[in-house]
Amino acid sequence: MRVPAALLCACALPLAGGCSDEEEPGRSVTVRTGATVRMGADEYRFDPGRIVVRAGGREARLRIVLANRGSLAHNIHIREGERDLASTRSFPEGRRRSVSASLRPGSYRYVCTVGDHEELGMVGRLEVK
Ligand SMILES: [Cu+2]
Repeated sequence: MRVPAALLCACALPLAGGCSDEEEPGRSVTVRTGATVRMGADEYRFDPGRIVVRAGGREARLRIVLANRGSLAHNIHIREGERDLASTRSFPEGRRRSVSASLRPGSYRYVCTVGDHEELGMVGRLEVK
């Protein structure tokens, strides 16, 4: 399994600039099907905030390991429209949980469903190509 640590670190320092702008907040990573994406959650965002899975037009397998680096409980729900495809329960600071999904080519979102966290910015985009 390929763990794209180098990719994930490429834009890890927002203060360094160059990787983010107002219209596309947060980092974007591109991975292949079967990859594990290491993601962080804090108040109130996911990092990375966008994932592109290159699957050659076929169904993709993706695993996300979410580390709660904040001070509140968070979770992650992968959604197609309003439908939950995969999720974790809410879990506390300092912990991590993983979620796996099989996804057809298309556009998805991931959100945190705790309180109003989604409205506050805990939403990301996931594209399978
Ligand atoms: Cu949250």
